[in-house]
Amino acid sequence: MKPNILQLNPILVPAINDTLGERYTVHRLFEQHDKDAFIREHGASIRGVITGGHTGISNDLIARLPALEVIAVNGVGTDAVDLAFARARGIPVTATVGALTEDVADLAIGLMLAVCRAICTGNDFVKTGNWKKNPHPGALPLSRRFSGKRVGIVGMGKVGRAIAQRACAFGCPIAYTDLRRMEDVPHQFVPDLLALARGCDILVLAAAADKAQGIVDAAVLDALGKDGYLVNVARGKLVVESDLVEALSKGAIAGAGLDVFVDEPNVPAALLGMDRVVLQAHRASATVESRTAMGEMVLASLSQALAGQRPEGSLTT
Ligand code: 8YV
Repeated sequence: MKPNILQLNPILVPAINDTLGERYTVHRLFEQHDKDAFIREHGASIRGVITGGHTGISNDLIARLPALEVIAVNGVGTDAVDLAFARARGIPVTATVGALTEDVADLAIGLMLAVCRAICTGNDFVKTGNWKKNPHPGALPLSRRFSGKRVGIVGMGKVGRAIAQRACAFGCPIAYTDLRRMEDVPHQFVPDLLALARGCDILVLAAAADKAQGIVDAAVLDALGKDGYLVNVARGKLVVESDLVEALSKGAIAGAGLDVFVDEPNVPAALLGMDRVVLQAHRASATVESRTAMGEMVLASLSQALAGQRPEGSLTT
């Protein structure tokens, strides 16, 4: 009999789903109407869980899966899994570390370019026919240059480093903050987030959100200033979203490029009509390349754990 796997959110690569289906009986909880009844019926037989970085898994659900041998996060963030809880139960939790770095960094650069150069505003202007109606070259205000802007990166892990590498190619001076100075990073370390925000033009969030909820608040946004931009490719909860909405509304910062939000897919209504904001639907890793590599890592974690081995890259065992 094939092992039973519980999947908490979809995988979008057909080849990965095919392999999952060949190896396991996959129960897609996200397709179940009555999730509670489903767990009551099947919970005892579940040996592996696949979840997303943002979705994670609750302690309550872990406790209802007594045969669980592995939680494979199809993502790099583990802030939605209680690692200590899993560790105490001896359950390996794996993440797809390294698989999505390049694409998340690419999107961060894309958002920086998009907000500085008002690319989406220009796109709408042409596509809605407004250029034809209003062909005067001053119909759209001048945008801002991205090259050479001072970039402040919050979180100098794999993604932060990849963003820095790309921004360097645009001639951007880089500073960063993290829990500690990284000896192998040539950029300026600024221990204090307020000071980092004060000294940069674009503040980019690339940090893990396990312990960093609400670090970007009104004070940080004020320090970033009226010509500053915020870009977030990490987690919405790093930001006090109401403070961000207020800062954007009153012009305390110049704009924002956001891929992530506190309560996805519920984006604060005020952001939807703002020209100075570029929004994405949590898409930083949503490329064929990243999602294929991530899916392969999920497959490897499941097969290693269910063969009785410690999965490579387990964060808890
Ligand atoms: C994914 C993410 O959207 O890696 C993460 O932590 O949030 C994203 O890359 C998500 O995990 C897809 O399942």
